[in-house]
Amino acid sequence: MVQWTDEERAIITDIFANLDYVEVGRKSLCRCLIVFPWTQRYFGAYGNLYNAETILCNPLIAAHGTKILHGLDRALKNMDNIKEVYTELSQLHSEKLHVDPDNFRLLVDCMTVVIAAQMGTAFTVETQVAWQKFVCVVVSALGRQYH
Ligand code: HNI
Repeated sequence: MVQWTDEERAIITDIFANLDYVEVGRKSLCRCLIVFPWTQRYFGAYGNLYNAETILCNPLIAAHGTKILHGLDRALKNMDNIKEVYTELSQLHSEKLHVDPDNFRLLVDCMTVVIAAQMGTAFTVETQVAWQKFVCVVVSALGRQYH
């Protein structure tokens, strides 16, 4: 099981407490779809993803970005139990959605860029150390039901 120090817990909790889920969710998913265009293939039912501009103002993508952040929120609320909490979500992405698990890393990297840009100098080295550990555990848990 992953061990968390009180400081790491405090940093992660603090990041989420100041997070605008709608804005960060939208920007992160948009970045992922624009920077890594092959990730668009899973969103065929989301209408116009023709170029960066249309992706950035696609309301379905924006709504899904928020949903993903709320999905991350579950890891925050269950930091000692992330693997178990994500069993179903991992199964869904693997067996039903057939999302290549490499894409989890790409999306969280985009999220890191968005959060760092918003936090500015408050995104210190210590903050990043704790954040990277958190997203690493999330990515690993989401990839666990792949065979
Ligand atoms: Ni993901 C559905 C959480 C990464 C493609 N995804 C969900 C749902 C949550 C979620 C929550 C809604 C589940 C439900 O309806 O029961 N996804 C997350 C999280 C991450 C992630 C926490 C990583 C941090 N998903 C990705 C990535 C892709 C992805 C990287 C593709 C590139 N997800 C999807 C698709 C759906 C989805 C596609 C279904 C969307 C829909 O409209 O039904």
